[in-house]
Parts: sequence; C-alpha cells; structure tokens
Amino acid sequence: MTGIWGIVNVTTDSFSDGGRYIDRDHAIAHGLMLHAAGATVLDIGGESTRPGSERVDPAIELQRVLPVIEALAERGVAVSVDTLNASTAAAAVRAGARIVNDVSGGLADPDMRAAVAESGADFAIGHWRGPSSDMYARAEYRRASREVAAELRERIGEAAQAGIAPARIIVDPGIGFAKTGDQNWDVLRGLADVTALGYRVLIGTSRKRFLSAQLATVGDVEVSEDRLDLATAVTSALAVRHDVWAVRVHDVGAARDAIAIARAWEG
Ligand code: PMM
Repeated sequence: MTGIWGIVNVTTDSFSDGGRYIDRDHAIAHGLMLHAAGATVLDIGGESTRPGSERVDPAIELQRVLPVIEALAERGVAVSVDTLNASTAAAAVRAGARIVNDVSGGLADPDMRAAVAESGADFAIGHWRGPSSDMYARAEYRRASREVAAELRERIGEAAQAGIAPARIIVDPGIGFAKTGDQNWDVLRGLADVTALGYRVLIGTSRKRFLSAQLATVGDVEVSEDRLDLATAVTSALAVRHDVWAVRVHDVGAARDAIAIARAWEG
C-alpha cells in the first residue's frame, strides 16, 4: 500500500511554500491538517533544498523544526525530519522523529550515518550529487535510472557499514536533484531499476519544476498551484503501479484520492 508523506516546510524559501509555515503554530496546525487528510508520515524540514538555495545555520534549522516535531510526535503522528545535518537529525529523533530524511543520502555531513545508526531511526537515503547551489553542473547521465540506482547502492552500502540495518533503509531517486527535466522523466520511466534494489522506495515529485515545465506545454493557462497538485496526484497514482512505498507531497488529500482510485483499478 503506497503511503503518503505530507510536507511541512518550516522555511522562508522552499520551492513552492517557502515562508508559509515559518510560524511554528501555523506549521503544527498545517501538519495536523495533513495528518487528518491521510498523511502516514509528516516530513518536517527547516532548510530549503530548492535549486540555487543557500545553506541555513544548523542552529536556526533546529530552532525551526524542533518545536514542530515535538508537538506532532506528542500527538502520536509519525514524523520524519528532512535535514542534511547530523546534529539536527539526532536532536529531532530525541524529540520524537522516527525517520531521518537526508536528500544527500549521508554525503553532505560526514557524521550523519553514525548519528542515524546510533539514534535507531529509519534512514531515507536520497540520490544526490552535490549541494543545491550548483547541482545542475552535475546533471550528466548516460542512463539516468541505472546510474541513480548504482549510486544509491553505494549509499546503502555506506549506511550498512555504519550499522544501519537494511530494514531501516528507505531509498529515494531524488527527483530534481542534479537532474534536468528530461532526466527526471528518464528516472521515473526506469524506476524499476530503483525498486529492484529491494528497499522501500520513496519519491518526491510534488510541485517540482519538471512538472510545471510539462504543464506549460499544454493549454494556454497559467501553471497554478492547483494544476501542479493535480499533476502531482497523477504521479502518485502511477507510483501505485510501480511498487513505490510512499510519495512525498504537499497536497495530501489529492494524493490520497489518486492512490485510492489507482488501487481500485489495480484490484
Ligand atoms: N525534495 C525536496 C525536499 N526533500 N526529500 C525526499 N526524500 N525526496 C525529495 O524529492 C525531496 C525531499 C524539495 O522539495 P520541497 O522544497 O518542495 O520540499
């Protein structure tokens, strides 16, 4: 059954919702709303990874996410922390997070794997080739899905070596990270290369630029957030077919409905 990660970005500059939930009460209320709408996990982030974004001081990141994680975990909601920093990950797990979501798969912070191993949390490993500030310089692939799967296998090996058991590992092909629009579609078309690794697979397509670029080619109307959420719901429905364990989305209700209909079709 495909799960739904609801995105709570406690940031000023995330790709689509930067600044909207920087106030902690607002972020908590938003998380509870996403949970009520059907999110199986709430993914709390305090540093944007959008293309070209600058790094945030880990102390500020922690200040942003910790109260939100505490409040949501206290209510029994499964929480993930979206961070590149080992110190933030460790503190978040102490505050109740069950999953560390590192879009760099442990590459950005040399202490991350040990921190996750020690914390006992699950580890979501993203495919990444370098910081968002210049990640497109690294967007070179001959066969994108194969190379993404091979590089994820390396990250899995490193995590295992640090003492993270296979059952705790989730892999994510990192849609939009060091990938051009066409390369993102290549990765999704070849997603079987990633599911074949044998781990839980998470994908994050929500409101991303490769979807807006596609929508801009159809119809003569502005690419609104509603259109992007509908496009994301379509990718969520298709994820059901491709044995994806969970989708990471902003509009949880739309993903929930799309997944329900796709499941009915699958029988
Ligand atoms: N994308 C973003 C942030 N965190 N985490 C995972 N596991 N996978 C993703 O694709 C991913 C992520 C960037 O998107 P946002 O700024 O809209 O949150």
